[in-house]
Amino acid sequence: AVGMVAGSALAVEQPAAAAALESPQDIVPAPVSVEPADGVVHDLTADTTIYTEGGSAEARAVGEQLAGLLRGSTGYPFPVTDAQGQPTDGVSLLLSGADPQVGAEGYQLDVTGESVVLRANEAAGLFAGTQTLRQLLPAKVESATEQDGPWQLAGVSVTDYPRFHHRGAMLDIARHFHPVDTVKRYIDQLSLYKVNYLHLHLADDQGWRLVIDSWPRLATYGGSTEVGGGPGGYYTKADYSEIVDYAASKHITVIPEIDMPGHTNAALASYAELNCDGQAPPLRTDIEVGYSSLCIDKEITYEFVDDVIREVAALTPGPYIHIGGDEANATTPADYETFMDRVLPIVNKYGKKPMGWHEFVKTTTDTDAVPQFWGTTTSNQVVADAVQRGNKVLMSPANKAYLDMKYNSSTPLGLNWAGYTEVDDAYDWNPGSYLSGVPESAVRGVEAPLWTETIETPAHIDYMAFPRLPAIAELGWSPWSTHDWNAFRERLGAQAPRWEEMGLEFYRSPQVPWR
Ligand code: TNX
Repeated sequence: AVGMVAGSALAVEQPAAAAALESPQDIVPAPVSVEPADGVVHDLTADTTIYTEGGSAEARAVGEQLAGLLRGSTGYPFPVTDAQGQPTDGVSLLLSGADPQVGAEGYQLDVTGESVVLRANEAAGLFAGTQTLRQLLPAKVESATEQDGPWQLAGVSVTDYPRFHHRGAMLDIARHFHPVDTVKRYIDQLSLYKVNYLHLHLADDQGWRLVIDSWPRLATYGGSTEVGGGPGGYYTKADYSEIVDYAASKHITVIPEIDMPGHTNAALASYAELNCDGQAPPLRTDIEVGYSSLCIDKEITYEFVDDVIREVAALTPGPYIHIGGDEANATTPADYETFMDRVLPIVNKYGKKPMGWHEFVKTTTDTDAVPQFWGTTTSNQVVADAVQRGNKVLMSPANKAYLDMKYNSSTPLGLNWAGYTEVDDAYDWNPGSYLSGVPESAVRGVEAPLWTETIETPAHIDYMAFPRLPAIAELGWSPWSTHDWNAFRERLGAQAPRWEEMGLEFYRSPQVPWR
């Protein structure tokens, strides 16, 4: 199963196999360094073993996932077993011997004729490395059914680690409800591009999507419709934990968002006592924003928030709870300040750090609070002031990173308030120098939000997220030195056969040379 192809007699005998190899230059997001070993080919066969770091359950879990993917499409057994020392054949996932510079999330991958060796300092790095390995294999490896081989990879040495710690995606479950399986499907897609945070927008004017035991009508009534008047839906706590656990298995941390004090009509409709006038408004199924507010002067508001944050925190292994805070146009600035002064300590009380849409950060001196920039300008005083105090910013400029913006005027889905966003628009900005007063050292990372006013099905998600999600993921992962639109569009184009195997219904942008 070993081939030194170029320059040997084998090259003449096996030109077709060599031609079918995926180019290591096509990996998305672009790795820090890729050194092809010209002419070297590695074959995965019915005899290939996956060895994982001896005694590490986490490494074993990464190995089992890789085996699961490979077994389905190759039909080979791929046994997973503890590595004894340094294996000389097969595929090894090792937690020893990686260069310290690759950090907690990076990896080194060496594909030779004899073996595939992946080294990382932590399991997250091994997982990231297996995503690179997937892209080195033929696209048919993504098939759900058994395919014919050969299963060959080009020889290569990859050293890789992320530019930013936070590579995020957001899905709005509130405007249209998306069931657990749809979220898992999105998680599968995200993990291929090394996304490591999934932000779930769980409550908005049109729907409340998570059971809160102490306020049961939030889900049963507040979750009973959605934009357009459909039946809506909500997650039980078991459903929600299933998502959190599934994400964790892909080294993705879920960040739950409960948007407040605005974007709260579903809660206000569910409990009359939360309204200043004691009257519950009707449920809403339109896409207006900025009309609802929790009642800042009522004590019950803070009992409600305390209960909700307590229950959400208990379901959240990650460090962050997102408290929204955007478009509070029905709350006066003084009331907004009063509200955040009461609510942010509640987040801390339950052991979490607050994240929010950027405007909330003007109310706090907590440098652990994370403002998520969602503006359309390249300077923002509230965010720059927070950076002066020491806060780190999550970058989601709406005219670049919003996956719900239309690609162009004829895109059948999406909105256009932040403009049209073609693939080059999504790709061509530098998160580390985009906002004045926000140097790279103050950037925590990037997130691509997908609001779902017009997004109802998995196919809709596919169409808006692909190919822009990989563009944002690359901005989060790859060193700026690799940033090159012409190279990126080629690499994106090479993803198409993979997406077809996955059943992913992407937008065939005319900007990309699709294969
Ligand atoms: C603005 S971005 C909103 C959302 C909408 C979105 C649609 C932000 C923090 N708020 O309520 O869904 O635009 O693009």
